[in-house]
Amino acid sequence: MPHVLIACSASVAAIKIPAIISELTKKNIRTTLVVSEQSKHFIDIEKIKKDYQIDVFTDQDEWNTWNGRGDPVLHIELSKNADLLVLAPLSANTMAKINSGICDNLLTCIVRAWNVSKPVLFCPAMNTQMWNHPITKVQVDKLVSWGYCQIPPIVKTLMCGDHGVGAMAEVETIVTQILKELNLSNF
Ligand code: PCO
Repeated sequence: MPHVLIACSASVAAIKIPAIISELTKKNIRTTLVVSEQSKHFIDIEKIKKDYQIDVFTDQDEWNTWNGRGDPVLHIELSKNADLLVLAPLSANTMAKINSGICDNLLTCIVRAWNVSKPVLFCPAMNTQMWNHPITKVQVDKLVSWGYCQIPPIVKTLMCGDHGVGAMAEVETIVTQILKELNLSNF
């Protein structure tokens, strides 16, 4: 069974995470979720665990699972065990950190340890002004140069009321791309 690791950072688009997991579960795809501390503001991880019976990991788990030599290192185990990494939503802040190799939480340590010969999808989500800043293209291009595949943001009325590019791609688009990466058809 293919194993998808979803890494959720703190954009309001994190509210779409249950819908993505629901679709993948329906298709019998094993899914594991990793959340950044700030993204916990937007999602109810206990409900996700209960509703979909999946593992959800937070920064605290990194420290809880390691007590001494011989214990597994969570970010290494997670990056080894999954077939596909999906950065959804990818916030402006986490995209910037990944660009420079910063690994200061479970999510960015997984990205840093991920073997780039395995696929990575990333779904940026941010305010239109942030999206339009010239640094965004530089950072997106760098991720693409490593072989990561962008699922670009779309035009919507955003949470702050602004209208423009920056909303995370539709759940259906993301799920279709995941299936494609795993060589599964969308039926
Ligand atoms: C917040 N930023 C955003 C960008 C992400 N927004 C979105 C959509 C959602 C509703 O359809 C929230 C998923 O707007 O992806 O709103 C501050 S301006």
